[in-house]
Amino acid sequence: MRTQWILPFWLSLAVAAMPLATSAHPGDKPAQAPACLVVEDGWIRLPPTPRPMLAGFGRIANRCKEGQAVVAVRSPRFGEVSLHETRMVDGVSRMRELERLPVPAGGQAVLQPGGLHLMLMEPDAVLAEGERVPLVLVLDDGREIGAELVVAKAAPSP
Ligand SMILES: [Cu+2]
Repeated sequence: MRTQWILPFWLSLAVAAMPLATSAHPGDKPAQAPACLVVEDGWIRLPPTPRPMLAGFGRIANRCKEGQAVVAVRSPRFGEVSLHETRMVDGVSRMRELERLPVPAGGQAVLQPGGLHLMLMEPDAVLAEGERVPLVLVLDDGREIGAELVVAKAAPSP
């Protein structure tokens, strides 16, 4: 009797696991995102004097077949990281936080001074020029991509 119960049980498990292996389900939260989404020329602007808030830039390029959306960013070196957008409103420069940054298939999101940027708050130490800071982008389906930002006085030349 016991073997009769065990066999169908394992069969049903195998059948249930099959679709998970071939396609992403909303309930899945794999840690690895597709390598087709990458951060290029990521950098953190080194301020002339240490500050509790720094700005990060770079390009988030999407070479995937589907659109992707970044909904959160974190770094082990900062207490808090958020996506910001700078806009001119009536001649005044204003920043607002973005809850979601869509990156279309084949396209890219450009983070640069005066526009989209990462607001990096509460650094764990004073950053030095040339230092590499790890970063994690969280996508809207829970997947995460690793990136690196270099601390520099100016944007790296491509
Ligand atoms: Cu900002």
